[in-house]
Amino acid sequence: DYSRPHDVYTNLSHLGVPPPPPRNSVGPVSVHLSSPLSLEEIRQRNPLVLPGGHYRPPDCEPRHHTAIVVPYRNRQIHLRALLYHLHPFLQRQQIHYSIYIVQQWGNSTFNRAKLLNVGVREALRDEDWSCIFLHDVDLLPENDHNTYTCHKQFPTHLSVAMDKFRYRLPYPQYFGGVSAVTPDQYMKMNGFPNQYWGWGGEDDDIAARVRLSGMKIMRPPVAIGHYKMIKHKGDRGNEQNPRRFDLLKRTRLNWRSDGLNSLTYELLSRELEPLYTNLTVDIGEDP
Ligand code: BGN
Repeated sequence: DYSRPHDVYTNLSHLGVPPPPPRNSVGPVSVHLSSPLSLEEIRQRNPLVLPGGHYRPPDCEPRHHTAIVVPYRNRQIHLRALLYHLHPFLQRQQIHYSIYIVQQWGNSTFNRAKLLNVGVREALRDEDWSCIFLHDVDLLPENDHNTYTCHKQFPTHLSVAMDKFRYRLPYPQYFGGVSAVTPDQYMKMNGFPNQYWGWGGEDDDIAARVRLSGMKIMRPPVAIGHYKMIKHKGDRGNEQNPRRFDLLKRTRLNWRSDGLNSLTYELLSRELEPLYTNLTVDIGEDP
């Protein structure tokens, strides 16, 4: 029920669900997918966004400091749609934020979770972020009462109702798409796995880490966690990972030794673009 988000939150307050949405938010928002504007046009529409995709609300002391980390390679159109949509969305929520695009250099198989580890580490070099969002480039939030902030105690999974899955969770443990952790929660679960090359399983591994490190997963109500996925074919360089089943069987054994504490990479460049911070990174390749 879109029309009564406050009631939804009130009823769930015993679960520690976030407080009522900020005053500038409007609830359901329409999402435009066809031919997004150019980066320059998007910049003109967001005059308060500083180089690096940084924003601080001008008229209040923000309570939330959120870094948005987006693993990326070769998805210009998706990136433009995301920036077009997300900047105004976050500004309505009166959050202090930056958007980090973590671009995997080279043509070796894509590694989403390792790029997320790099993004978290590099973002925390900039600022003392209170919350880190792990955000797929092709997902656009459809309701701005879905606040981009963290739960104090536990990691949050935000994309609970994606159009691709007919606005439901595909399975109860699903943790893919958009999720959020505080730096403490991230440390506690030893970050994310570095060993998942190619599509699939890394999000299930991350969900398992949450549980194995003694935490659980928080979620917004289904009516609010709506997302549109930009349709696309499978990426070249991100084929299904045949080893994901074996890797997942060993998460329990591996999570303490593979993750934040075993992360190695080479940062090739860090550029403050008008709408985002562009991190280009060599993360090596599938051994
Ligand atoms: C699951 C994938 C997830 C993916 C979702 C939704 C695996 C591991 C083998 C059990 N998990 O099946 O990574 O996000 O589908 O597409 O493939």
